[in-house]
Amino acid sequence: MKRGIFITFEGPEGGGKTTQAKRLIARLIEEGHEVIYTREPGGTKTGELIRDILQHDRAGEPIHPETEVFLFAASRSQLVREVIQPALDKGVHVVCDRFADSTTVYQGYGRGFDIDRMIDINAMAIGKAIPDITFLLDVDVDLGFERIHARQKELFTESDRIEREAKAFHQKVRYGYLELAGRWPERFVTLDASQDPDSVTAAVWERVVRVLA
Ligand code: T5A
Repeated sequence: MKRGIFITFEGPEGGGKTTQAKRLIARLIEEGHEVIYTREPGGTKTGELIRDILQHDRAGEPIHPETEVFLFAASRSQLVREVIQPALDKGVHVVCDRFADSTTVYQGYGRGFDIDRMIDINAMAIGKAIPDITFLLDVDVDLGFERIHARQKELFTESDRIEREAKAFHQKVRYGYLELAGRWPERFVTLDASQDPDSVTAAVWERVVRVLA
């Protein structure tokens, strides 16, 4: 059986990953494809519990940067084995909102851990589940946060633990993603996420159609 296509969305805060991932899912279903949406951290019972610890300081104590690396990796390892790899093996396409590159970038470039070490930890967590395409929704840090803050105002929500990091941290994240896209140009598709959502959706679909063909 032909393996499903594995598509990930990555990028700094407020690039529109969730918006675009959900639009892509809707279009794939409309075109008759079998596809699932999942997200990181989370996507399994274990992963959603880990997400709660990571996003909302649920344990009530500071999370050490090393612990953070392994919690993201643990959530991912569970998601791959429970959801992603079985779906791909059955020929189902998978769209994942953030994946291993988020650890390389946020914990590597952002927190300052060795990049190749992050890639090694990811390798153990993901096994054979290497994305076929990764859309990097690149956006200026200020614009991304304008969007996040507008949404928070609308929904009466607050910034999570990582969103509260300093602007310099988020700038390192943006830079890190661009570096990774240069390192793996055959997998990464970098899109200008400051465009209107429909233009980004059209660019995503154009690329996905080529991979499906
Ligand atoms: N993290 C995650 C790590 O540090 N290491 C890891 O290994 C992993 C997996 C996850 C956090 O964890 C960190 C990274 C993150 O800080 P999350 O809650 O899952 O956090 O949030 P994010 O993945 O960052 O997603 P966000 O919801 O914050 O942003 P998105 O998904 O990029 O944006 P989206 O689609 O929700 O849109 C945000 C707002 O902008 C509008 C939308 O309508 C929405 O209101 N919007 C646009 N507006 C104008 N033009 C466009 N093109 C727009 N696109 C969307």
